[in-house]
Amino acid sequence: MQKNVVPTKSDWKISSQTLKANEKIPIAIFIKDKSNKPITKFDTVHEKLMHLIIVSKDLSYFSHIHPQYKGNGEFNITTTFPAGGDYQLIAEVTPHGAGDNSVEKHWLHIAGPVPATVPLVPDRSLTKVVDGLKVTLAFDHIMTDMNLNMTFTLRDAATNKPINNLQPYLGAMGHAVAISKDLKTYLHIHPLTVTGKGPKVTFMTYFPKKGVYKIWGQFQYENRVIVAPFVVNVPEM
Ligand SMILES: [Cu+2]
Repeated sequence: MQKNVVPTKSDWKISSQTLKANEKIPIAIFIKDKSNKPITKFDTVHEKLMHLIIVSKDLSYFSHIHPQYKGNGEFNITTTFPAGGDYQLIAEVTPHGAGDNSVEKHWLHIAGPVPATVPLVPDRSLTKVVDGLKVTLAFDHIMTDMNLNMTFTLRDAATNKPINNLQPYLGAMGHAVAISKDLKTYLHIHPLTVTGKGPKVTFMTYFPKKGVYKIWGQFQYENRVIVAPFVVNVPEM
C-alpha cells in the first residue's frame, strides 16, 4: 500500500491566462511540508525526481511526463491539453529519506469544446492491439484488500510471436498506473522484477477499494513507448 511517510502539500501555478486546448501551458508545482516550508531534496525514483500523470475526467486521455526540478521545491513543465474539459494532474515525488512516494493532485479546467464523455466500462476482452503489439492483461486473482499479481503479455500483433526484446523504460521493464472511475484512488504499480525483456511483465498491486479502474501499462519497444489501457472491475474481497 502507498502511504505518505513524509506528509506533503502542494501549490500549483499555471501561467496562462487563457488555458485553451492545444496551447502550451506552463505549469509550476511547489512541494511543501505540512508547515508550508518547501521540501528541497527528493530521491530519484525510476530515473526521475517527479512523475506527472495527467488524465481527463473520463480517463480517456492519459499522459505521463516529467517536470524539471528547478530547486527550492519547485518543478516546472510546459504541456498541452488535447481538448476542453476537466483534467486531473497527479504529481509523484519522494521526499529525500521518506522511503515512499507522495502523491499530490490538482484539477485543471481547460477552455474549449468538450468531447463527449467516453463511458468507462470494464473490458470484455483483456487482449488488445496497441501500436503493433498484441497486449494481454491477466490477474492471478482480482479483488480488494489483498496483494495481487497482474501480468502483461506482449506479442507481435502481425506474427503473434512473443516479444523478447523489450527495452527498459525509466529503469524498469515497464510501468503501470491505475486510477479509479471516481478519480479518487491512484496507484502507481511497480514491476516485480527490474530485469527481463518480455514477453511477460508482472506487477504486484493492491486495490484499496472496489469498483471500476482504468489501468495503463507502459512499455518501451523498438525505441517507442507503448501505452496499453485496460478497464477492469475490482470486486470486494
Ligand atoms: Cu514517470
